[in-house]
Amino acid sequence: MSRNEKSSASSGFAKLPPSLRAERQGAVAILRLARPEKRNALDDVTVEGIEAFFSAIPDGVGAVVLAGDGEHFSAGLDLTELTERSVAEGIAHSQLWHRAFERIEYGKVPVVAVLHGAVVGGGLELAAAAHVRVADRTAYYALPEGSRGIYVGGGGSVRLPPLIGLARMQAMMLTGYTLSAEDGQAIGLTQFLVDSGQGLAKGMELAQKIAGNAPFTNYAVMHVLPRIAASDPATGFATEALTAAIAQGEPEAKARLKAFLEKRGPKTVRG
Ligand code: 1HE
Repeated sequence: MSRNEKSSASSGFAKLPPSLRAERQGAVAILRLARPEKRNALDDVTVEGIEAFFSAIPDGVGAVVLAGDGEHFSAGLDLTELTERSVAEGIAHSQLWHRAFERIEYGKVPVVAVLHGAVVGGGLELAAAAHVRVADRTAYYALPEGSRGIYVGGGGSVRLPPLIGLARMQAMMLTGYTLSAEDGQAIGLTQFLVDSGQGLAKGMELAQKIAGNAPFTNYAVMHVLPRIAASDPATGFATEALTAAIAQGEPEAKARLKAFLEKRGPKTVRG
């Protein structure tokens, strides 16, 4: 058993390959892409490790921070693994990515992605599966699939158009156009932009706040809200009413509302 496997097992995380490293800080788990010598390129073993990690989040973890070691978040698909695949193997490969990233988007707890350096191809698809994205000023975004003669396969066709716009995604794939960290923030791809090297601290601060939310609210934001957003308005209103009613009936909500009314709860302040 490697040192990495031992530390994963002792902290309750799934067994991880050497290209991934998990640690826990209180109610927050941090999963790092740990293959900086290959710019955190995502090979099959790493994607399987991501699936395993997000399928077995230990009890008591209320949020995950996803970050990358080295100068770049991720260079995307490991291009060395692409050369000899048949069409059937290509489909199975894409489905592996779909499964793994589905475990992020519709998993147990919210995920904060901390982005820096290259966030390209499959790296951008991975980031798109998170719920909150923080970038530092070194981050840049690209979809070099076009220039490599391939196509996105990690759910980018589904997740990226609502996030960055269909036309922008088409331009990025067709022309190799790169988005800067500032561009990404301006269009809402990221929700927080911080100075170089400050991303992890900001991501941890946000994850701790998320982990302190009422669990039902986090569940509803992760699992119900995207379904409402994708449904017709009548279904959306009915589902929202049910979700709101369940949330306010939870003891946790009653305690938080009581605390506010007794002047003990936090006020909403300007950001
Ligand atoms: C890699 C990969 C990779 C680096 N697969 N090995 N992704 C891309 O088209 C992006 C390809 N990578 C790059 O454009 C650059 O590497 C970076 C801009 C990310 C970083 O540049 P740099 O100068 O820091 O590093 P480097 O010297 O280019 O690479 C360092 C090593 O990482 C080198 O290996 P070495 O053995 O020669 O040291 C590179 O070969 C290796 N490396 N990127 C394999 N991607 C589900 S479908 C998703 C489809 C896609 O993701 S397509 C986009 C693929």
